[in-house]
Amino acid sequence: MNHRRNFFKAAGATMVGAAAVSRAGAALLPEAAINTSPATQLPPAPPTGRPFQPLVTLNGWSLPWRMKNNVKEFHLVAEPVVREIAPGMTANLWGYNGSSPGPTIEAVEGDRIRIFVTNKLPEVTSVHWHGVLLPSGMDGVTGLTQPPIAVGKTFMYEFVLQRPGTFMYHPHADEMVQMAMGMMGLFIVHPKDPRQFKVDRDFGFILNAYDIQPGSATPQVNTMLDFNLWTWNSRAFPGIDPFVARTGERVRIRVGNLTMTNHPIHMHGPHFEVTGTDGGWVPKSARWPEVTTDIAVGQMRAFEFDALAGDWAIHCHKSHHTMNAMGHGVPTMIGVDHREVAKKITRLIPDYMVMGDRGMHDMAEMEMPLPDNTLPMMTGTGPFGAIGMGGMFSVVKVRDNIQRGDFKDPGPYQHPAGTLASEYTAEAPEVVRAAAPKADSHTLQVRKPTGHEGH
Ligand SMILES: [Cu+2]
Repeated sequence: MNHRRNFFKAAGATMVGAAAVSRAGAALLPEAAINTSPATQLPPAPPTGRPFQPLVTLNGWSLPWRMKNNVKEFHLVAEPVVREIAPGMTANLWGYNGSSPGPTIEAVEGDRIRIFVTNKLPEVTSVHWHGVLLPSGMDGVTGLTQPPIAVGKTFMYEFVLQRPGTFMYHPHADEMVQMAMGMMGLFIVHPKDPRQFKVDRDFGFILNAYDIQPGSATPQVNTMLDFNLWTWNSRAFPGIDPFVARTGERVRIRVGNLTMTNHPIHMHGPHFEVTGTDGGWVPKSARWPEVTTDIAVGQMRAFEFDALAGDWAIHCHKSHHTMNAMGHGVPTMIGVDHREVAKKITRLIPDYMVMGDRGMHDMAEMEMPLPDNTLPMMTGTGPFGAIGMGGMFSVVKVRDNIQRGDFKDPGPYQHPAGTLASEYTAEAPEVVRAAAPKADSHTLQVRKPTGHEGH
């Protein structure tokens, strides 16, 4: 796929004239780019202003800007959107400029930026620039630092970016509803010196979650804990694009969490170091190796690794978060032999299926009838069969021959000879189990502290 062409097609084909947004401010407002595609769209190199290495927003895009008297001007439109969560399911969400999450805002330390926010939602909103150092009056908290942005109105936010880092934006008005509906986006401030914190590939996404009942398309907005769709940038596996890199490249992944619970993000293969937090960049001397980093609610983490060839799973380690909607509320059937009962039920309901009595992997391979607009609980196919995952799961795909700037899926990894697990087919010896120890062979020795020795 040609990302650059798609980007211009997406951004150009549906440019909304400023007049359509606000007749009064038509001459002043920058055009609002609209994009409804869930494909990862590589942003073009910065056309104006200071140079930086653009972020690759997973299944997302970056917001174009214009320069006006040395101010970088952006235009966000808060509006209802339709988002494909994965092939086979779309959701009625709220977002910005045609998508949920909204486009990534990218600018450079020291930039003066002006962000116009037009409200096309059916209720008031505001935008909080999560983690960005700015004057209190630009912080976007409805009632506290500004009146709400009324339906149909446009607000202006203007500030100078004081430090580089990984930030987010989201509403600070009717937050429970507006965030449950998908209103959020990444806000990346690149360093003034592009050689600082330089990596070969820089990816970013937001952890989000929805409660969309099977057969429906609109999230339940009052859910606190019982979400059934665990998503990265409002996409569930197998709808999440892979992280593609070349062997030996330095790769950064930035993650923000706007769900209602923590997510231990685990990557197979190369060890990584957490290099950035909400508070900025971690000094080299303070970093330590990890394979899992927990991201609490409202937090952002950036981690980096040296890419090793292979197909490496990357996922949330809460196993329920790698399942889609149908996996929740399923009774445990393991060890239950219901063949006799099933025979009787089949006489009444010919399509009745026995499920889950030997675990649930069968469900990954089974073609089950599902309600409309509903994803299977576990799905996705790899070169060796069903992957049996959903939700917050993707693959880091590293190959020796990937070109710089190429992010397209290279297909399955070709494992070098002798490096692939395989079935043991020779004769197996009888398993000899050790005899159980005699009951009196364990004499419990209790030592009581004597005098001061025990303290
Ligand atoms: Cu999780």
